[in-house]
Amino acid sequence: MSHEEIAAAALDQLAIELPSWGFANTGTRFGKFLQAAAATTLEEKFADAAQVHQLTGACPSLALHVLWDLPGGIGDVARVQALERQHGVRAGAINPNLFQDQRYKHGSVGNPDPAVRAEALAHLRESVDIARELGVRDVSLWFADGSNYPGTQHIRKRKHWFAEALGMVHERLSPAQRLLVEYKPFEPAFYHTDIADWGMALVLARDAGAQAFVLVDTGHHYLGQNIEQIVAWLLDEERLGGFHFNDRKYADDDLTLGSIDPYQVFRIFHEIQQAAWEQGHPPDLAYMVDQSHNLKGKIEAMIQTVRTAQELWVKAALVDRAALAVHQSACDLVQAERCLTEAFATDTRPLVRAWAEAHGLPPDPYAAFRESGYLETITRERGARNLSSVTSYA
Ligand code: LRH
Ligand code: MN
Ligand code: MN
Repeated sequence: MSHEEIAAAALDQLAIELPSWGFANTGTRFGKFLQAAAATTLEEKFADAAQVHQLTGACPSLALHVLWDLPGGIGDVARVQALERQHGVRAGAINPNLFQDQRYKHGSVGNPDPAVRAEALAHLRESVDIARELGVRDVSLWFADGSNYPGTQHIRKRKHWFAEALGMVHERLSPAQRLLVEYKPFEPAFYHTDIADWGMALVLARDAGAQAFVLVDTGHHYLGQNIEQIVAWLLDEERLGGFHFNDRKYADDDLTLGSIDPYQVFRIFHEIQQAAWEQGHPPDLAYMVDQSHNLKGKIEAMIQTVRTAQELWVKAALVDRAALAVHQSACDLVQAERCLTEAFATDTRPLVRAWAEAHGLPPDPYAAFRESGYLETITRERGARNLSSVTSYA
């Protein structure tokens, strides 16, 4: 196959889900830099996501956070369905929120108070129902649960409470649904986090049932951790459910995918495509973005993320896997490594542009976005409301 054919086949397979929260104003622990064009309502988040989808052709769905997007819970389902129809973007993974309410100060399903655990479980079950009503497959779980000081919480008891809750949420799933269990080593808890790494997430997913999988957020690892090995192991265990894409320099920085270490993203993609090549079919994974930009323009940053993912995905598809297998068996180290570095060094931008043109998409989505005037329009429409509390902005 030619590079063009390899690229086209690879890109046809890659759908990337956008996060509703990535279009809203967010900040740091120290404050917010508000953007005039940020989305506030769910309507605006759908509209912005639709822009990214129209320009990249790769983002047919929008992940939703229940508390932020469906404050009325299951009662908001009809409103979401109307927006799906209006904007041509599907609702994506449903994210329960068990980290903002005051009652979760000492945890949600890991809270020592059984009443709080019951409330958390009720929210999780409602999230499964919301997803089912929307025809959404994945319920994506992230827990802020943990503690800040040694001795203050009973780690094993909390593990059991987690296992019990996830098992009960799993029982609520319909056969087509999945639970994704996300891990994170620290923040907001700084001594122990109940689901701190992929091993803990895997144990809980396995205990919960056959429809529970691990979600790898690329920012949720210690520096230097070999994420692609985690991916390879989870693939082999058939428990990898999907990704939250972002990049980081230090911790959970939520930077644009590939902005700091594109080779790492490439290596992750390589492991996925290697498994696909060996199995004869691609693993069924959810590729989701989890980024909140407060300095870059939000829509532009999403376009950049998607384009970067496409370029790196094609690089991974260019790895000569037959040659790699031969070199690995012979322990021909340099030639084996070069299978990766040669593919990584290939300029895939023209291949992605050609694929876009063949699909009637703009070859340069950055330019197309700037020319569209969309940003000026929403800045005008949303600016007064978004910036009512500040006097100057960039
Ligand atoms: C936690 C996290 C999780 C949340 C999102 C807003 O750091 O990665 O996925 O749902 O950020
Ligand atoms: Mn995440
Ligand atoms: Mn995160």
